[in-house]
Amino acid sequence: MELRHSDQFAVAFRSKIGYILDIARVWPGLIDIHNQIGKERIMKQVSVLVALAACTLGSSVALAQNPVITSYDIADAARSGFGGWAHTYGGTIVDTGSFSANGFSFTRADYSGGSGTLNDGSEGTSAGDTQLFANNANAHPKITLHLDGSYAIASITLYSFDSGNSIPGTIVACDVTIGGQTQSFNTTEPTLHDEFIDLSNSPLGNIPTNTVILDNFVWGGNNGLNEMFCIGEIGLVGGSTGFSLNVTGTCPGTVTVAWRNATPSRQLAIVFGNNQGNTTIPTGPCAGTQLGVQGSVRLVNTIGSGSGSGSVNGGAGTSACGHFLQLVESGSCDTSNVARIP
Ligand SMILES: [Ca+2]
Repeated sequence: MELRHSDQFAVAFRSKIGYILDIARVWPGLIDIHNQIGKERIMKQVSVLVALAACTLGSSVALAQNPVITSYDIADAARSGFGGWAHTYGGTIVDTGSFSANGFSFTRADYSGGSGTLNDGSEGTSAGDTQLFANNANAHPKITLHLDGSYAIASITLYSFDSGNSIPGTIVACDVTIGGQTQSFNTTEPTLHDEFIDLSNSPLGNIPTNTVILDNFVWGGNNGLNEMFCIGEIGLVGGSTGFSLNVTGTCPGTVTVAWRNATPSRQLAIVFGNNQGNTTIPTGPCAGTQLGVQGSVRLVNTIGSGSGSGSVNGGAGTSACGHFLQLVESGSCDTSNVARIP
């Protein structure tokens, strides 16, 4: 056994008899492996599979995908023609009054149930295919995006065309609402006139959703047209709400096993494998599911998931270096990604 337990592991493991009994009940197969490691350093693959068959393992690794905006609604849109700009919208349009912004008149309207310029796949090339919004006391644009499924949202990009017009690229902040939670984000502009909103380090980025709401747009241009902004296309990048594992540190030496998005107050099994690959559970409650490791698959230890995120340190011996760990959650049987030991 080259992947040793740290004192921290050992203390946690010995802390409660009930805890150990629970682990033995939840993870009988892995505990068998665990106990055998002290007696024999090399597990035979077949006995590993037999042992795994008795335990409650499963597999559920969320992969990042990019959401598709299937339709969108806009409250307080300015009808096409405002300022001489043009956009399309294929849904229901209800006019709600006539106003002006920076001296340009517009018809305010609520759009619902359709698609158009903001999701037609083109960033736009001019004022002729880009939506101009009025944004003042008479119009508070609110855009609701409907997605083709449930996603975590890693980022949002508000694209506009790149010509010399001064209106594209003047949105410096806006509010994003996901799952009933609202947060204001400052934008960055990594590509010309395209406003990038990074949700990856925000709590909003961990909420699966099929709806994203944008409003409270803040103007930050230098053209004096502080009551308008434009968007030619909206792009979303999907993130992951999945149960994730990150292994850092030095090997041989101390490695840190960190997890995110586990179910709180569950037991997590740290499973070792020589290689990435598939180890199929042949029988038991999770029969047919796969671990992402293979070769000398064994239980390293069990730990509490805490609030759902956390980390522990462990000692890694030379022969563990470059091999792999995966976490398995009790109850849900969810598995994390497979992480390489440094
Ligand atoms: Ca477009």
